[in-house]
Amino acid sequence: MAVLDILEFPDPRLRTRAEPVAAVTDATRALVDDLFETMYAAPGIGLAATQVNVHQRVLVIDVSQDRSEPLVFINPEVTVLNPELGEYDEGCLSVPGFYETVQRPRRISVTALDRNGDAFSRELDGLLAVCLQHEIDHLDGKLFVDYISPVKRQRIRKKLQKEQRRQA
Ligand code: GNR
Ligand code: NI
Repeated sequence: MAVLDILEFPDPRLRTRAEPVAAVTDATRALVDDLFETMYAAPGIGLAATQVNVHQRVLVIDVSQDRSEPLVFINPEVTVLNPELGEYDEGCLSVPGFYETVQRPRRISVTALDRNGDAFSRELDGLLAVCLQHEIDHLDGKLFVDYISPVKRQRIRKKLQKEQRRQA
């Protein structure tokens, strides 16, 4: 297991569209374990493989208070159950320190593979629905800052680039 480095906006590698996992293998499970270790260390409530520069459709989530409900989604597919949108102040480990309000469908259903490669479906709402949609966006090369005004996005880009130069 390993804590991996998380790519930060505006790194162009975050714009990569991840490829479906052809077969869930021990290597996939090793990636899942590293994603959990990296997410819990950060700490965050979700992490997509894209954020650690692995471009496979794998993501992990744990929105529980006591960090005891790890969820794995491989090749996730979402269906919107109800077009009603909800608002949430979203943050992202790849956009550290910034929070902006994003609107997304409130109720979704997801079909995915688990860590054994078995298919499952479940209906989601609340923070779990927000987080899953945020993580699937990462797999599609999308970030929450894509939903805000270009002026705000540019301000965040400049501040993060300055911080990244300071750290380099
Ligand atoms: O830790 C995270 N918190 C969060 C808060 C509101 C909406 C989405 C998130 S996901 C984020 C971790 C992350 O960047 N996952 O990609
Ligand atoms: Ni994120």
